[in-house]
Amino acid sequence: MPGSSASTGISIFIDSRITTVSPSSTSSPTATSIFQTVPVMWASTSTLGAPQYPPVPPQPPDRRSDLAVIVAARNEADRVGATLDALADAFPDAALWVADDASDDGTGAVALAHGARLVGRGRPHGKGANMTAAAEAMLSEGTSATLVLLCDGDLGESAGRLAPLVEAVERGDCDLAVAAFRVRVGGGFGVALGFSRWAVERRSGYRASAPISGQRAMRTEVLRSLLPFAPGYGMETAMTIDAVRAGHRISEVELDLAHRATTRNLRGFLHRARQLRDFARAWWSRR
Ligand SMILES: Nc1nc2c(ncn2[C@@H]2O[C@H](COP(=O)(O)OP(=O)(O)OP(=O)(O)O)[C@@H](O)[C@H]2O)c(=O)[nH]1
Ligand SMILES: [Mg+2]
Repeated sequence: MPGSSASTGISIFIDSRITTVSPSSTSSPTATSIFQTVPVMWASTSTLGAPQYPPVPPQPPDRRSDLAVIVAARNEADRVGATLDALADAFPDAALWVADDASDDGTGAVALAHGARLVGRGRPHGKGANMTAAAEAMLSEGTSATLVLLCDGDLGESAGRLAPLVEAVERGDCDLAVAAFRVRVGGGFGVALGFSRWAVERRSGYRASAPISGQRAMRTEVLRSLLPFAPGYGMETAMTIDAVRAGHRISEVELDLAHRATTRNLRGFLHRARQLRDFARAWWSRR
């Protein structure tokens, strides 16, 4: 497991009860610090008579035990491993949680194998409900995290580029940092996205360019104030409205991200129809 020491406990929601299991079989090999090897390398390469300068040790990665990442995944077995690896590299020591909504393609097993804790139930509950369950599991654990990053499971290795979001919150630039894709990938005719933008502005006065982005960083207390998330795909639209109404400052940060986008085919249009339905519910519920 790349550089991550995230715990490997499993939290499974069954009929509103949480069962926590810590499988010993998933323990990771002990990491070796690069600093232990540097003096040895220097001693063996130095030559007598020449001025001796110890090599500059590489900067240690910014340890992130103050960060919890919650990844949304439904049937993402082919991408969630790469997403988790990229997150573990970008945020060493961060706790990685996966909201796995009863996927039937082995997403849960892949997530566990890549060092994540899993929150799910026996049947799908939609993105908003499953992410709420994961966030509440993380908070009720008495987490040491002061920062939280929400992330879609289909970002693959581009999930490693999310650090500017966390940094924007950490610097105090904003209370909720939302990633906007620098390059739009796939999608339809922009009807669902346009509706979400309209709904957010109508309900909160805020003009969002990325109202449905799943990539969001915030402080733990801000997360608490935004729970529970709205059902299904309405969670981001409603979260943006709720955040503005609660007086939180929102910033959008353009990043080079990629994901498995749907296109202009039947599957894509059905997906966006479901999204539109959930955005409309979020808009109506915030009247
Ligand atoms: N937990 C959970 N995650 C979901 C659910 N539906 C989708 N997701 C995840 O949420 C993320 C975003 O969903 P996508 O289907 O990629 O939606 P999108 O990227 O907004 O939409 P497109 O751009 O049209 O593809 C992905 O990582 C999905 O695996 C769900 O019902 N439950
Ligand atoms: Mg996607």
